[in-house]
Amino acid sequence: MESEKTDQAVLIGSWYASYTNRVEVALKIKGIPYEYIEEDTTNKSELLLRHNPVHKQVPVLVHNGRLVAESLVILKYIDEQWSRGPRLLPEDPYHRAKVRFWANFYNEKIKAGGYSIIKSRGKDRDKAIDDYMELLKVFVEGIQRDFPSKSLFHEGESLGHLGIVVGANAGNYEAFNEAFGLEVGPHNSPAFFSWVDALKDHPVMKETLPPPHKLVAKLKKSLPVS
Ligand SMILES: N[C@@H](CCC(=O)N[C@@H](CS)C(=O)NCC(=O)O)C(=O)O
Repeated sequence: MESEKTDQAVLIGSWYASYTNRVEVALKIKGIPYEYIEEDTTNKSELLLRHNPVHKQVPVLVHNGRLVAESLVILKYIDEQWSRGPRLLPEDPYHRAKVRFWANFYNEKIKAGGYSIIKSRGKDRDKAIDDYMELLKVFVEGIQRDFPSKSLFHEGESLGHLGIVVGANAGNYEAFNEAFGLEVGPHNSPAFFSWVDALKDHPVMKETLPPPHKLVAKLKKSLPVS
């Protein structure tokens, strides 16, 4: 590990991408200073193509000249590299596995389910919404089963890995509703959306999530962003 003086972290990201917001929240929670380079994913820069030649996507973390891509990989890297700040993942390997399991479920299934809703119309949209609610039910039940007594989104006092992954995306649900004429919210899954409302009120999340009006305009103009 490098000393703080020589440590340099640069994040290449896009303000509207929840994948980027995840990494920003993690860096802020850990108290790691970083430089931010904004990337327009509709007109990719040579810098991005050079720094993420495999996926050509944001976010990319450049740490002392070394490249780390893929948001969940980056979150884990941040937690392991800067062990001095609050932990994002539990110490205990079993609890760590459980947190990562549900973060992956959110990342792979629930995010994709949300994307199916915004891409579809009419009856297909109704079906996509039903499927999404079913996924939320599985998520809520799984969380309640696996973390019966603990605040699942937190490690100690601060926001943890799962809270970051869920909050950075679901924290924008009102903007998604407005942009796509949806009414998805607490009436569908009170438990899930009460978690989300608490997450989006966390000061670091609040400071990092895109301003809703700006996100609505972006979503209307250039679907899809993720
Ligand atoms: N699996 C990647 C997904 C990243 C991702 O989808 N980034 C979007 C943000 S809008 C992007 O760069 N899209 C541009 C593209 O896919 O061409 C991660 O977790 O970092």
